[in-house]
Amino acid sequence: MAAATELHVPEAHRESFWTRYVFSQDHKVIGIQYLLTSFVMLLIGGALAMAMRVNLAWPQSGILQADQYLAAVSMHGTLMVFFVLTPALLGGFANFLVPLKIGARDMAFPFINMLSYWVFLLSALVLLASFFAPGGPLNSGWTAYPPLSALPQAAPGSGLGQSLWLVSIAIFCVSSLLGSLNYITTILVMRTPGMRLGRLPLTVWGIFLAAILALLTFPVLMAAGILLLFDRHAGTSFFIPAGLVVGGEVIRHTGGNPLLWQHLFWFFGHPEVYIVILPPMGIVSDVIANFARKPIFGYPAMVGSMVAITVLSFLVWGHHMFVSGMHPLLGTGFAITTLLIGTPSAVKTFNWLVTLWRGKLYFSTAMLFALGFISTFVAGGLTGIFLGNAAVDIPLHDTFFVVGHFHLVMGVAALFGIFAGTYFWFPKMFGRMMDERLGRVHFWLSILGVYGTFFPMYYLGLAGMHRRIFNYQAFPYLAKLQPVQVFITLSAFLIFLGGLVFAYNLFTSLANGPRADRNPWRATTLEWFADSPPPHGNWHGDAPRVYRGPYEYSVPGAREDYLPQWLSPVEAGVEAEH
Ligand code: HEM
Ligand SMILES: [Cu+2]
Repeated sequence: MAAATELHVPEAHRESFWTRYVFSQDHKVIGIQYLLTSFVMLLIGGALAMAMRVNLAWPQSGILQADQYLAAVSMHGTLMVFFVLTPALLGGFANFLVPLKIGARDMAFPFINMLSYWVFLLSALVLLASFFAPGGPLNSGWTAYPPLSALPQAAPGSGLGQSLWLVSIAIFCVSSLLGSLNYITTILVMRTPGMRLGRLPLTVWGIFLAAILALLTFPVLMAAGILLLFDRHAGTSFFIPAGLVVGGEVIRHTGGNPLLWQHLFWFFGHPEVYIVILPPMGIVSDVIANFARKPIFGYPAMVGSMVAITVLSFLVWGHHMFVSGMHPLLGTGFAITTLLIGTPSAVKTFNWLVTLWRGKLYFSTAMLFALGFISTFVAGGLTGIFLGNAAVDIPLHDTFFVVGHFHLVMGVAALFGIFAGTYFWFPKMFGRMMDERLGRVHFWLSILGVYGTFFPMYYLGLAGMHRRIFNYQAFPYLAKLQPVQVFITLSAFLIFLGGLVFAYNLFTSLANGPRADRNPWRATTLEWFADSPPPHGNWHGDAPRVYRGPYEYSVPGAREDYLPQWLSPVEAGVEAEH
């Protein structure tokens, strides 16, 4: 710890524009680079979603051809999961917040940290390049199941577009590993004196556990991706079975099994959904405690349930494969572990609600998005319990029911966590406040939009609407559902409109938002002890020490209604905590 402190004495070395804002090794700059890149990708992913929605509501409009529709589905999913949610959280917030919240001057490995961002950017550029490949981007969905993804002749996007996708994902995995190693090491060894594990803010716990999941599962995806590249370009047959006929010709491959890909992909894929939900679970806890002016209810249970989610995450991947012909006993096993993982999620929800109970609630934009997180997490999570039962899942698999489930529980909830975090920490990041009035407009457009968009999808799914379908009009029983599709598309425009309000707010506040002081939300954790924005090295003079837990709000007898972690018992005029 001492070595790291000496290395990063504040203002110890002069920096040029390039080393300061572009090739910076400062965790705060890297965090902001990740976050802003994610927002750009969000805009691209969102535009693709709108094109798909127009096609579904008004298929006659001819806005997309069949292969373009499949490319849009695939790129939308890939962009949102890999290039928005993951890097915003386990890149943006993790970088910006971890050192500040644990009392470190930077990450354990600042150079590797910088490298992780540039490798990430490279993977994003490789992916975007596939828009210009002959045949366009991949057509096989964000899950890239073979044989569609394995045989270049299978679909227009199965050529160069698919290869670029695989290369991009492999590079992304490298970047993710560099980042995760950094977060885990930093949290384990760089904590300031007094910052015991039991005093870590829940945001740091969420990031820590998500980084462990990422460290252990991204390599599996990377290996799978490389094997698939071999199948495509080196004549191997890991995933391609014998005797396939494509375009009237028997292909030359023998002996592979497409199910192997599904196992490898979901061994990563299920933990991935928790990689993007654990950090928001922490963010939302921090925001709710602050704006309810109450300690988070049941801190040990909150940490325990996050640990339980992390462990169980490795044991449930088969619930994505109930229809693959697995043995019913195995299906039952996966159903049991899947239903088990609902329990810690319920514990967390209960504790958030009890934290709100009789709090002095203040509905800032960050708080509204945190409450929106809880609402959509529950509205999406409950249907996971339906899907977790193999017998119920079989008719629902690959319908819009699943699309509704994962958008609410993962897509929207995680995005709301990101928005809550952005409104909450923007003053710390940029030294200016965001506009709260525009923030509320953003929130209300979003919450109405997401419920209007994703709730009716449950109905569509139950009515048999297949997901990833280009022209459902070909089936009379689905064609009847067009009015529902129109309603959904109109609602989706509300979300998009909200996003534009957010972008406008972001840019205008950056330029001329009112100046933020050090601790505008009267919060308790160490980042609020630093200047807004914090200088290189985070704190002038000594780094703060920690004297108590992270949620000391409404403390009886305290001079103000809260006791920050950095205030010594003498300064605070209270008894030391043991
Ligand atoms: C109570 C907890 C949950 C249960 C029991 C559950 C169960 C399931 C099941 C069984 C499926 C597969 C459905 C099918 O493909 O037929 C599924 C899909 C999915 N779930 Fe959940 N889930 C839960 C929570 C979550 C959470 C918290 C997230 C993300 C943060 C999430 C994200 C997803 C995603 C992304 C998919 C679909 C992936 C795809 O096919 O493209 N789920 N869930
Ligand atoms: Cu899953």
